[in-house]
Amino acid sequence: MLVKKTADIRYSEVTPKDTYLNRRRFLSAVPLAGAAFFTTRASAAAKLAAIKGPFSTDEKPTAFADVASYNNFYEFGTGKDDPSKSAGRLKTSPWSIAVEGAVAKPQVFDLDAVMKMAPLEERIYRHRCVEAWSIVVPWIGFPLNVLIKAVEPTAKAKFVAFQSLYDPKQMPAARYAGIAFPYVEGLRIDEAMHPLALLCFGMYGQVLPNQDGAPVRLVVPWKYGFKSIKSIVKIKFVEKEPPTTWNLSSAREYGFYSNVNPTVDHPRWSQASERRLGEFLKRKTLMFNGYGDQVASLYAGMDLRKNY
Ligand SMILES: Nc1nc2c(c(=O)[nH]1)N[C@H]1C(S)=C(S)[C@@H](COP(=O)(O)O)O[C@H]1N2
Ligand SMILES: [Mo]
Repeated sequence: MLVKKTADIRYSEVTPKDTYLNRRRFLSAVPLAGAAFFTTRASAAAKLAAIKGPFSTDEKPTAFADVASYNNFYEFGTGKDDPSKSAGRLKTSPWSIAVEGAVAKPQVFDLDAVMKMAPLEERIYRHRCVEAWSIVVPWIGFPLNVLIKAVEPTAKAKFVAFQSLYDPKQMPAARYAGIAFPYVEGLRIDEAMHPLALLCFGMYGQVLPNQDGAPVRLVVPWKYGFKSIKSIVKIKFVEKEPPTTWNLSSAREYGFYSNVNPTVDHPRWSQASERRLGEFLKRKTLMFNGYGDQVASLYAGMDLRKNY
């Protein structure tokens, strides 16, 4: 499939219909063995060109197949293999993000316009799920602060609230998930402005598979995975700490901050170690998921046992 330059790529060009048509065109020209290979969703996805961004770990990325088949995306079911089986039906184009609240320039952005705000970067980040599994992923995106600066937050913008798409028609399994939708998340404004916080459109050189949060998600690598909200449709700047889905569901287990912290156990299990997908032995979990040098100063003076 064609490799496009960053400036040329538009999410509307990579609709399921387009990839389907391209695949059909390709299939008619190749023998059957090749056809079987090209029917996997991975190889059907459009490529995204990206420059190398800062902060990458030199650890080996987890296999794409694991990252794209072992997921949490409760809108599509609670089983780890549910999203990869059923998120394919999600319509990711056209897509827009409403940015509103305490900003000088509220706006509804078309995703294509957002993707052109800055060069796409590839950043290999560790990602630690609260359920004690972890992955290393070459994400593609740019700092969330690019979008934030574009709308000019006012002095009242102390927090940023994020909301996922909730469309029961496309997400029939959601009503059995046991949590409220739409999925919501939040960051303090200084966390959201931190250069590590990524607005993410792709991974492994291609657009995000639907099950990983297409067409746009957050990646907040020093926090437990649930802070990295998927399929974002709204971003609102607010004065007070906004509600977050897992805190609403169980405040005792999930706090607002949710920084990766091996010394604060989840009430039902230890957070001291983690299992990297594809590996057998567990490894020690690092404070702030190993990003302490970059982010510890954000929490100077805070009791991280209370603010879990
Ligand atoms: N909208 C939405 N975003 C979500 C979730 C979800 O259920 N719905 N799950 C979260 C959790 S718990 C994790 S660990 C990560 C998983 O991202 P991945 O499946 O790409 O690894 O997505 C997060 N974002
Ligand atoms: Mo998670």
